[in-house]
Amino acid sequence: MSRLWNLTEFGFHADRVNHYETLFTVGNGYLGTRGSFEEGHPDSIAATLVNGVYDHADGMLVPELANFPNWIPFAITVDGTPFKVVTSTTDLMKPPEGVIFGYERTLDLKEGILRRAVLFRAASGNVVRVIFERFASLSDVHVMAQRVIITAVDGAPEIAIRAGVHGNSMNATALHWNDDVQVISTDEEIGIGATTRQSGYSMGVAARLTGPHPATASATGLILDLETRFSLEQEQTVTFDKLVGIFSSRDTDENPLDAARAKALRASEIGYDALRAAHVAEWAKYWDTADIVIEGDDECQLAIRFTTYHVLIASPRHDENVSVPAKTLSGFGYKGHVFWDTELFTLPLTTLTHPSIARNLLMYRYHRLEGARHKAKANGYEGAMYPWESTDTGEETTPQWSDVQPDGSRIRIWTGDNEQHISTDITYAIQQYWRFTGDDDFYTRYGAEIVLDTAVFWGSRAEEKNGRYELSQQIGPDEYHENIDNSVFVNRMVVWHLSTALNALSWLRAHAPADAARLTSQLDLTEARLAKWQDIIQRMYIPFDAEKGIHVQFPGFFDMEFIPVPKYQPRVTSVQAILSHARSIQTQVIKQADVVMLMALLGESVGAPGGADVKTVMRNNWDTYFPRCDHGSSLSPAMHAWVAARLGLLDEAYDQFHHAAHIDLADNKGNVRDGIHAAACGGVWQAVVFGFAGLHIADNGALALDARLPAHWRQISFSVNYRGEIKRFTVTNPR
Ligand code: IFM
Repeated sequence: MSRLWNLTEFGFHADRVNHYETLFTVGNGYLGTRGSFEEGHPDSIAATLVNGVYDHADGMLVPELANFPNWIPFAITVDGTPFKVVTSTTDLMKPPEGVIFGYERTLDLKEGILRRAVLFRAASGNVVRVIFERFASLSDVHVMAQRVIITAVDGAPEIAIRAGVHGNSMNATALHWNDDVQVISTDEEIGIGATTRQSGYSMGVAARLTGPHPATASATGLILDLETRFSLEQEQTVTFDKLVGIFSSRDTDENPLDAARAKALRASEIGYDALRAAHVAEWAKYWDTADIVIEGDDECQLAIRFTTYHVLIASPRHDENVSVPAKTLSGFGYKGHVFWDTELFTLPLTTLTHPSIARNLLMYRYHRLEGARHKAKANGYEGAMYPWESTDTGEETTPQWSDVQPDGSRIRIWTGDNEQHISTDITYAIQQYWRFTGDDDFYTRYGAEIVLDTAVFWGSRAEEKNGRYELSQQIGPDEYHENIDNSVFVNRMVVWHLSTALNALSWLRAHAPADAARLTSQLDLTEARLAKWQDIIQRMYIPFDAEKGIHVQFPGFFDMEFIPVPKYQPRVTSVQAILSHARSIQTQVIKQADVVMLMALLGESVGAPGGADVKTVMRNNWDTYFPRCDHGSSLSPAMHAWVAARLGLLDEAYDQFHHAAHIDLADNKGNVRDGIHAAACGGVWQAVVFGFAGLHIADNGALALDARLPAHWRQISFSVNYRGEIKRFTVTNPR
């Protein structure tokens, strides 16, 4: 079964360099390093992103995660021939080319280790095998390790190596580091320290090389290397280990370069093998609760381990001031910004398997309440209104304009103004965390404050008109339809939110009266305010078509042009891209699960106004909205899989699940070079646990299942940490 833990690239794929760089990212919740080649590649987008180190460079609309110095360079020449995997050329001006005879690269998901083996013939005719291995330590997140093993397979070559830390890493369009760089370059160690240009974070990366031959340092600007030369006898093997320390001023009071140097020194004293053993042992703890075993579907088994791996390496273990960027720490997409993707897509996995990580993620929002209060005030509201895109400061960081389009125009981005449901999404995640962990300490000290202050926001935001409450100028999950009035997703979730807030306050009054009193006074929870929340709950407009027995995504939705989305096949892009932004706004094409998302989150408690049968309404909703959705967002298929499974539509559920699980592996959106789709990865886990297995907390407070598995799945197993106890579940398919 070991192959079901290994993602392997057999043979070099010149056309997928950036795709594989993203897939093969190693990380540990503190940082991510893309799977770039040690020897470099002309198309490479090499990056090491340390969570939380954002910078707003001149000329950029918004801040982004700054790319750290590249710690993986390891150049090799064999009898003067540079080791590299690019296709050979006959350009006489270039040094002699070698030939690759074999290439295999594997990400071991179980151990969090990336390995590459290459058989290489130099121009001299001598053949070497090179094995590269690297990991970002999970047992000490400030350590990264790289091993390179060179064997003379045929002949006795002369080898030269250069193991580097290169400080010239840029982001896509900006260099975020000041010129006041500190450089360490001795024969024992190399290191770089610098400070971001605008935000003023400093960082340090330092490396030491161990091996059978002493090295000497070389420095060309910010390109620092430790290099050595030696000859190999036939069949002789040499092993070099590069051990790297990394810090930023976010995580040490020392000079980060000094801290990184000390860490690299300590790592070289411990040694690669012991570091790797500790790292692997830590991964075993991760998988003990996070692994899902699917019997009867090897393809999806590997895929779900891959998606779970990527959620885990992006989730902070020791830091409550960072979150999970929408593209994880594996690429520059969305500039490392944090969206609702965390709370509703990736966070449930950690809530149910590694709750201390989920707590960190929720604390990230708690520590940014001031930013949310600031946004509410700036918009004329009370309470806390979280930003749609968030970074380190907690202020709104959604760009207002898109990049320049092919015709030279730019499109106004409204999500930062009007995609306001994020405040409720955060509240949903807090409630889910509290229910599954029973962490009253978190809830009373931190969580309830968010739940209540975001409720204060909605209380001031809801508009009393037409004899009811309405919410105008909203963007629901379906972002194709901007600035609409009365999104059923938003209105219904706000009702849920306000009810939850009232229950939270009652619970606090009964169980934590001091906290209830503190929050009542601090957030000005007057009886009049609470009465208004109750009134909104009762009189909020929930768009519903009683004749058709469906929730209406928003009034006017069905008056727009109908587009038969399933006919637009085969396609490798969204229907919006085919129709244009301007036209699709006027159609019924839906970007992603919207009413379907509402059904995922609330299940049958979504309700059916006017006494309609909720089961029938849910099925009608599915039949109505599923064919209108083009899944223009990667967030969509997993939510459809979840809901289809609950509705017993197992073929549709499996198709959607398979699609979601392979969004990154298959790169069927063509944008994986920009980073892993974190939400899709987390959504896949939820589709299995909440969708196919039907996990829920029963009325008696116990965990319960209501499983419906795809026909060819023989069995699934998974674990859940429920209120501090690990519960193991195995579901066998009765079919
Ligand atoms: O948060 C999502 C949004 O729902 C759809 N567009 C991409 C964002 C980031 O993943």
